[in-house]
Amino acid sequence: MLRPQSTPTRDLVSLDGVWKFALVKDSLEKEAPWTRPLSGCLEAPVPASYNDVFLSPDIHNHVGWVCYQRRVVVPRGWSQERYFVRIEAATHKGRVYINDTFVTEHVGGYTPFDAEVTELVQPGGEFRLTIAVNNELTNTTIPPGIIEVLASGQKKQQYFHDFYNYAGLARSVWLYSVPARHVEDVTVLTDVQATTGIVRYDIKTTELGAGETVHVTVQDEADVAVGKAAGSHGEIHIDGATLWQPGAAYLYRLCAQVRGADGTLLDTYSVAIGIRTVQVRGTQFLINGKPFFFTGFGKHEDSAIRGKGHDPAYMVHDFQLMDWIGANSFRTSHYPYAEEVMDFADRHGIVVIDETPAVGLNLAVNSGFFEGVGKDASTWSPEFINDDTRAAHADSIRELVARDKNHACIVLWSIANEPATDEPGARAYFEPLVALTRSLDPSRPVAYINVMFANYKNDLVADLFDVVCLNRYYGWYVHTGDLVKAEAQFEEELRGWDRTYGKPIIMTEYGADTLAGLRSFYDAPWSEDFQVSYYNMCHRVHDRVPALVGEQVWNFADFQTSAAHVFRVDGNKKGIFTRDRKPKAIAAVLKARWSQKLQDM
Ligand code: GCB
Repeated sequence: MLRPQSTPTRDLVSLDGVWKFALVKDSLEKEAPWTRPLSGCLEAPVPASYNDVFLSPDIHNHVGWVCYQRRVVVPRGWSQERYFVRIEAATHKGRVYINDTFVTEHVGGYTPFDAEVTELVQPGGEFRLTIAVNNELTNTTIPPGIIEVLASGQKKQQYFHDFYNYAGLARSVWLYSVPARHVEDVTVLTDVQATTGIVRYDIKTTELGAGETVHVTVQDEADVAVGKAAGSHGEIHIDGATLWQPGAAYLYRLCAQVRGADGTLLDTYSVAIGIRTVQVRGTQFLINGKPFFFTGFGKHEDSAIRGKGHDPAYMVHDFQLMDWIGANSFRTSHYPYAEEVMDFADRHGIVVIDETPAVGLNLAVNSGFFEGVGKDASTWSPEFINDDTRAAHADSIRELVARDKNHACIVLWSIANEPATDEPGARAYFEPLVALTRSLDPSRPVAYINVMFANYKNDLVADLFDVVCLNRYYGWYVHTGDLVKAEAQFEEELRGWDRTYGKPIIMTEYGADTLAGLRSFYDAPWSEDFQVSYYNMCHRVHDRVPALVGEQVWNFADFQTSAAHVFRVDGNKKGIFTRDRKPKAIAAVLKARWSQKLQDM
């Protein structure tokens, strides 16, 4: 899962650009589009979701497979190397073909995978690379969905999450090489004792030959070596270490090398590491032993035309906006984000709650909001979220931790958003997943994000987790517009969670849809004025509950949703910024509040 890197022993070739593109209208196997140059004249940008790039409703609403294709040349100098195509994301399922040969399939739309090319194409050779991508969601995928086949034979996708089901190759694609003997994985855990930073590392390599060894060095930001060790696992102590702090990032570089018996360099790979600790104690969330208060956002990867396509300009601008407003954190709601985003957060000291794509495991939300599907069914049942779904969910946790474990910015894993944790079956479903997450990463706390139906009286799983993360919409979905009732009930609930569980509470969502430019003397819902009053009400409550250690508003920016609902007009409008990142009136209010919070911390 190591991200491809250009180093003295590894090469990296970008395959981003404009690829040939086609919908697969029949079955993928029957059409076998990988066996020839794609017909038709469509071309699609990579990285980008394909849905909003074209004007055709057939493409926008397509359910099933699409194909991306381009020609690729293997560099001549790679005769001693192994080489792979890395797909950073194929949403939600990808198949890779090198010329006529099927190489690999990957399920899960937001984590990377590789297709090995070495045996199939010689160095200097050219090949036809076809990536088939499928966007279908069923009851055994994460996230889940239901596919209806209409009388016309057309498929219609329903899903239980409130963001558009963007699909395609939304992140970069690479061709990269590694030497035959190479570093396969690096795992780093850090600790702090007094002023000494402790770096525990574990380097996995391919099988090494006689006399071949692993060496590790740690360099500081001035490129000065501050620690060295030999062997595939061990501990490096850094006296007077500079800690990675929220708002004050400091990154060391851990470089893992494989050397031959005569000392020649066989492979070298490095990761950025931040030395810091994370701990939950009582109702406090501690980073480096100091109480931390989360300010910031639930976000989305979402922008016009690109959909979920990673765009470095949007990324940098979003972090600028977060800095401007005093946000020290965000949650990767509701799926792992591009690795560039995690790297950026590492470098800039932004704290991240990292989430799996397990969103929409809840038929009650569905029956309320999404056309009533599943009204009388129960979520945790053989017909809906079953053992196969749980196996897919476990895979999504494994892949998330494998990809992101070394990021200092990540302080909490969120393994699901708003599952039906008030329904029988929830505990049996979640117990093994929590145990799995802890076994994969014993160093970070684990959370799930709680939905309003599962309150402190009837939730069945909250004690399994370290932190209480709540999504609440008092004053919006509940007691719409009545902020007096909302305030009382919101406070009662927060105090109930505190009394019952004695854990830190983070508000991971609260918000109100707001149409930019709509003003009201009467605080009418949907107006910018109401959004301000709504947040002021919530913040009065937050300030009265000491166990509350974080407020991440919903959402950073307006974002696209499925169009098939009467309560969404061109998307979800709960953004603090519009979809093109212009501030609503609330932005100045949050800036004042959070800037003060950061000063007080
Ligand atoms: C939620 C969901 C989020 C929705 C939000 C809303 O609870 O977690 O995905 O977008 O509510 O605005 O309804």
